[in-house]
Amino acid sequence: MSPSSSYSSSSQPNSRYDAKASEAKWQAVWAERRTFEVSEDSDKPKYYVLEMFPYPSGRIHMGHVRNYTLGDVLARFKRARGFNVLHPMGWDAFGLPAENAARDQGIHPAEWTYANIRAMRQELKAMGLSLDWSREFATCHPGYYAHQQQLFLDMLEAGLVYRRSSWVNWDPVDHTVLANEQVIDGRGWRSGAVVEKRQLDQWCFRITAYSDELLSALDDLERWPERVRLMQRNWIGRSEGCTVEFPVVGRDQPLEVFTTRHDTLFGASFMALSAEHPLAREVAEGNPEAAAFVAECQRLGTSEEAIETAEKRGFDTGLEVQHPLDPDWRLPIYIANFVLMEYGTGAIFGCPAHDQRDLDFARKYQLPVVAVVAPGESDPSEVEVGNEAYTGDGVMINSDFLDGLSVPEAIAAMTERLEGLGKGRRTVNFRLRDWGVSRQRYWGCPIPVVHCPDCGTVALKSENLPLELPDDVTFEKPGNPLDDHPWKQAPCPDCGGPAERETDTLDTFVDSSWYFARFCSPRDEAPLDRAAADYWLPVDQYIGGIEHAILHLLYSRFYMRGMRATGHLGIDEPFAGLFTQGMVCHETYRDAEGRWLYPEQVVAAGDGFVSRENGQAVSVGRSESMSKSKHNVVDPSTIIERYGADTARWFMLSDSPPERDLEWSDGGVAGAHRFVQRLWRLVDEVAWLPAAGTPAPAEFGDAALALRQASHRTIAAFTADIEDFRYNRAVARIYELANAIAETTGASEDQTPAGLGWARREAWEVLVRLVNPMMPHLSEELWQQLGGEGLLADLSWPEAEAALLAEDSVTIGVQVGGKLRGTIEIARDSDEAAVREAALELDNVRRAIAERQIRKVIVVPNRIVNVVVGS
Ligand code: ANZ
Ligand code: ZN
Repeated sequence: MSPSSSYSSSSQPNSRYDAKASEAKWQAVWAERRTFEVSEDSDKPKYYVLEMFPYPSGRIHMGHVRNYTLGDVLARFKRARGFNVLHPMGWDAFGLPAENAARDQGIHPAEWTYANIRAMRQELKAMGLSLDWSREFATCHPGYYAHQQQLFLDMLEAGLVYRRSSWVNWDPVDHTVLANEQVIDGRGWRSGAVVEKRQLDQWCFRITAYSDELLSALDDLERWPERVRLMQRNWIGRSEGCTVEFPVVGRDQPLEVFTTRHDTLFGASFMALSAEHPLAREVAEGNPEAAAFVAECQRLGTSEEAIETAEKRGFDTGLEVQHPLDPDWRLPIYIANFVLMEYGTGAIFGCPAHDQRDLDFARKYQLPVVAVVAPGESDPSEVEVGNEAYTGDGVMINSDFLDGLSVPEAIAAMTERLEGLGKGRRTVNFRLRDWGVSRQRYWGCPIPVVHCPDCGTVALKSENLPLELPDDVTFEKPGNPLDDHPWKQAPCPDCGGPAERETDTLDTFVDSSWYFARFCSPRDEAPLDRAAADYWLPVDQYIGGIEHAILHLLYSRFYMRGMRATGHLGIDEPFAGLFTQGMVCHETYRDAEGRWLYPEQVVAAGDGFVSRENGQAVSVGRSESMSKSKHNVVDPSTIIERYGADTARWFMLSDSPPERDLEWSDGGVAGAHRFVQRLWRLVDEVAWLPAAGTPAPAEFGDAALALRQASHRTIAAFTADIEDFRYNRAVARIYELANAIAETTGASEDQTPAGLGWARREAWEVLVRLVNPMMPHLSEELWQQLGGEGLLADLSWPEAEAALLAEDSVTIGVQVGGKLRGTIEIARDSDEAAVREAALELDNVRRAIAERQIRKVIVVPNRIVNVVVGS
């Protein structure tokens, strides 16, 4: 059954393109023919394209449209280029909003989530994405999380998961733990409540087991943006330093500190402990004032940002240490709010002259400030410390055996001295912390363990997975409904006695750390079908927002290593290529009362805008990333409904490079739609073109040749642009080709017998095939109108003919005084000045002219240059 004969055209020539009818029709054809379903059973090379999967919030937004359009162009392109392309879609379906909806609207999180998925699936389908929908899954489905539980147990057994008691940021309103990044100015990012610090038993992934590897492997991720690699490097934060022991006066246990600047030890003036340091806690136990200070520090939150911005404050414990190189030198021990328990040893020595925080602290508590590094050219005897610490290199002063050395030399010498004395050792520290995954939430993947009074923490048996969430829960009380649900009571898998289930669920970042692997074999009985995973992974091109540059990508990179260690797959790096797209932005509007207005609530009036409702002036704010909170959003469905998906896609691709922010504009969308209609008018011309498949004529005249060259150069340039994500440039080339075709309109076949009609058909076919990845519906429709064979979606990519690509050049003879002295190769029809310059640069020509004067240079275009010289 040939599709060209069996699918009727949506519109007749001379009518407007009916995007709605055409798009629905082609989507049905692709679905019916399972055009985009793939298997490993193929002779073609594989290519895995993936866009970050969506959270089912209820509706797609413009960021989704951009993200999935970018991925779809690539997927369709690679498919046409002969790859076996995997392009799947699923749902990152666990998470807090579903529970909030349950609380606020009385709807079950599962019901809310699945209803949203249904709505968004329809919206995505309306975009005409070349997705293999047979692989779709939602992470909240037991068919997915059963395997996640298995992976958890495997990683537990491999020592990559453990339980530890740790200090956490507690959101007292949402009743949950927050990651440091979720604490903004000491408040919960979602609830806005002042965050408390609590000590909780938490499940952790041992991501730090791979700190070095996660860092060094970044060097090989050549198809990742350098910016993202840098962000990951900083996040992992490797630093080489020294752990130094300071004897505490009157105690056996020395105080250990981690430092990268032990060259400054002779400038030390105090010690500082984190409020959570064991010594600080001990002091606090016997001293109410210290206890009050510790409590205050805990309210600050643990984010580095909070600590950096807070005023540096301390509490003098009254304890002292001895300087490691001089037993008579005593330094006071403070508890300080700027020392993190999670980094190094949770204690530091302060050297005010060369560290700004230490300096601020020392000035506040009147502690000594001694410079030990003299900046480059300064006279050591005149070094003075003002309000700025000097952190650069220089010459050591006031530092005993280090005097005269540079900073790196002094670091080396000090390391050696401390090691010799048994008071220090070289240490590599990472900023990276193990990943705490316990969340006190219902709507997440249950952690498959029980706590038994006799056996301790016991893992469930694999055959008893999935451990499903109970359905009958209520959200009237704050907190985790699993905590007071009968589900919590369970027999111990080891002794059979009564035990309690773990009621924490997994951080949703766990769900998204391996979903791309599950797409390889989404219905398999095991977490992964090894053969399928080996075939498809890694993802060849991952596309998403920069907001996931750190955590999601790092966790996924860790997860691949964990899954390799537990025998599930054989790769380390999940994403061979990464592309981070820009945001979709829109102006913001406010009425006289300062309320945000939606774009559809305002109308242009004069130079500005007024409210559609009451005609009052509207103030226009700067363009920002579309966000519900500022109402500067345009609903994709409205646009697709009105203009069709192809117009939305074309606009998304045309204006800006994909990595940059895109400014949404109604004018831009209307322009994209005009182009859609313009292409559609091609159908009026088809009758004048030679039939599809007509053999090429023997000869082409100038106009035909020029058009053929334009077509083939467009193929080459467009292809290169797509390969490099220069989609906006690719779009511009399509406009150029459309113009080139338009310029030949009116020249009929019998007036120009030398193949112009044939060249016009070729040009149209090229254009329609090239725009297919971008406007898949319109192009299928036009292909059919042109009488093309089969579906464009199944057709291979057009090849440029090399002969037509060659830049058109001419060889021009250069005479001096009428005698041929050389030749130049130059582009045909180059301007006179360029020809003249090239001619006069020839060595032979210069020699022939020698000292004589040039009277005149005669240029006969594309033929000859004659230099007339005086005698
Ligand atoms: C003494 C010193 C003198 C330091 C000086 C700096 C400058 P990176 O490079 O990030 O590893 N530090 C160590 N542990 C800390 C903690 N738990 N909380 C807050 N600060 C801590 O930084 C290492 C430096 O950070 C260490 O070197 C230590 O201060 C501080 F002129 O030691 B330094
Ligand atoms: Zn037991």
